[in-house]
Amino acid sequence: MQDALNAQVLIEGQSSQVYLAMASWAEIQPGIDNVTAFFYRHSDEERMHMLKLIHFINERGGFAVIPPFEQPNLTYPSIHHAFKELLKHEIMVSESINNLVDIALTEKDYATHNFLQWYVAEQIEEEALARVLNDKLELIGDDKGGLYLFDRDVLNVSVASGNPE
Ligand code: OFO
Repeated sequence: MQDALNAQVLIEGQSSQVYLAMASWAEIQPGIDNVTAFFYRHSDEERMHMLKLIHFINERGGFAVIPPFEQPNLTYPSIHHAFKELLKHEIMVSESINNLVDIALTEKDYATHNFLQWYVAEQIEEEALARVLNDKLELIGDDKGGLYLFDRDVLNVSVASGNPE
């Protein structure tokens, strides 16, 4: 179980890097300040998810191993490409969380199973939000007015379902 949780530390930390790179790319695109802020927030939240795992592993008598991260993708052909990648990434993370739940049940580790339920709920929200945003971008296509409104709408969108700390 500990190894699997440490593997998830890597995935959450890597997610934070992926969204940080999206944020930096978005920041140099004109007129999408709220999309930029969304990616920065999302990156911060993934780091919180990583920290929550680290604290859990250590508090349960294990040792959370801080892993090296890969360089994430740095640029995207369009905003929609970045959001498609975000959805793909979240689906991968959900699969990984589900796999952890399986391991917890197999090992009859009910404390970890309980701990993981927060992540299960979080992934449901994050995937749903990513789908909604991708659907909007699909409709908008290359329409600049639509992108302007999309950026305005993203202002109040948050992926956080609760305080992970
Ligand atoms: Fe860690 O919440 Fe999505 O990936």
